[in-house]
Amino acid sequence: MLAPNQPSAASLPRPLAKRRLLWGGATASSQYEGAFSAGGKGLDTQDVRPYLPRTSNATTATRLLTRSAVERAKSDTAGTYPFRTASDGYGHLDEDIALLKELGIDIYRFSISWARLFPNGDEQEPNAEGLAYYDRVFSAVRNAGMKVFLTLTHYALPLNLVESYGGWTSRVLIGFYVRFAQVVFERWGEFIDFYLPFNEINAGYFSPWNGVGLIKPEDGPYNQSDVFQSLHHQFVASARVIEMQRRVAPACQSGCMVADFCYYPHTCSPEDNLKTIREEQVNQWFAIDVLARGFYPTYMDRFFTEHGIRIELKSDDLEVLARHTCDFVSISYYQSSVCSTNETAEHTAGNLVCTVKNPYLQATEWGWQIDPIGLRTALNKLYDRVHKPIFISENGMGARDVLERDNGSAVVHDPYRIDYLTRHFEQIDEAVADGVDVIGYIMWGVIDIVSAGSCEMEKRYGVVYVDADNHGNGTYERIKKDSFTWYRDFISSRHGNEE
Ligand code: BGP
Repeated sequence: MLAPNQPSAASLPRPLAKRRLLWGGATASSQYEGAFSAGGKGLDTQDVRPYLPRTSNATTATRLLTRSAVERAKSDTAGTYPFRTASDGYGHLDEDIALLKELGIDIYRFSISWARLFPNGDEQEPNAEGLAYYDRVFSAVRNAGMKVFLTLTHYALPLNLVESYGGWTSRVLIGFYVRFAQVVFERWGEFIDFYLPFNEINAGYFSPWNGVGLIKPEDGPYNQSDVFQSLHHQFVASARVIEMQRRVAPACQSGCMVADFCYYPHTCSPEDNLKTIREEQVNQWFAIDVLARGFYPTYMDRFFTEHGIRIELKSDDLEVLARHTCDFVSISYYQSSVCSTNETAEHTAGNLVCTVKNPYLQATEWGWQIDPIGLRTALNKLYDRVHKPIFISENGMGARDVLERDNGSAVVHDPYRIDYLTRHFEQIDEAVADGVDVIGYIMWGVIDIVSAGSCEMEKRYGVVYVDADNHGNGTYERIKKDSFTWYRDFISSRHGNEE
């Protein structure tokens, strides 16, 4: 019996039709393919990053390269440059796609190596051998029955574009980039379901070598105007690519992506709270506001003024950004972060940024704080802000897995990863129940790959182990971890429930 003012069921809003979530796995060309000089590929920004034994200085030194470090790398034959061999995905293509098919994922995220298609980045015509390689990749994925989530560029930039043009500080890169993207959509557009013009576009701010191809001054920090000018060029390039793709391959869904940091204030002091909002705006929402909502947010004016940052805009840039916003938004999510005005608060590492330690959370061996509920929070906040469908394009646990022998067979027991994934998947379901429109989930580094942050092989995310070490020694044999069976069964139970 309804109370007098209670609405009848017929007058309640209808619940949103729920999507069938897509479950996937990801690699990125530079971290996975190796074969850095095969088939006419040019050198790119990742090929010159050395492996340096882990200390915080080493991590920074291999992420923020100076001109002398680049010069050294080009002629160094003794050092270890992990991206040159990576997981040898180039040599294991058929085997790896067969493994992904057995895993049962709906969608495979991978990226195209710009320098494999355009070795110097500025050629008029693509490299035929590069085209032939990606012909094989796209048809293998299609034949395995998987959808494609393509990252046009995932950090790796042809080195020539850095050395001859100054990376993304130069506006000419927009034209080179659209030419590269047009080749991709004209040739493979029919295979592409979802795509990102750039991986984690906000990385340009924190990791300018990887993100926007900027050489670090030998002594001292980056010029922030260069960083934000480069980001502006990437924003315009994203919008131009979307404009072109809608003509050339209209069925593809375009996205934008940021690394989501899920900030919490350290205390409930107004100062901590305000700092949290500011960091969230500049570090995370800025790129989303430009690319998904189509405008430069006003909160950046003060940030630019206070930091002496000047950006040159062409007269139609703002209109281009406003007209060609993306269809969906996406995030990488590895950890939540804490903001504090207390400069002496204890810090820990995280994806791209360091953060204050959260006493309520445990962390991985690399210090990244594990927070499944933070994923639900992040999804809710993002959806509230943009009201566009969301793809979780990266998540997973980097851990030091141990290869063991069990009755002569190679095995990897990784219960910690199964626990991590289980708890994150529960929170995705909660976010969907909250009303967030989630398209799908993509596990990062589904087959073990080289770490983008620290160039290590021993920081593994996959459900498939690759037998190689930090120095590139090993058989490169593929071994299914316990989490492989677990993820396969999870996906198949989801398909069963939803059919
Ligand atoms: C993101 C990148 C990935 C990736 C991941 C994990 O920032 O998009 O390329 O590698 O983080 O980071 P790491 O490899 O440093 O553990």
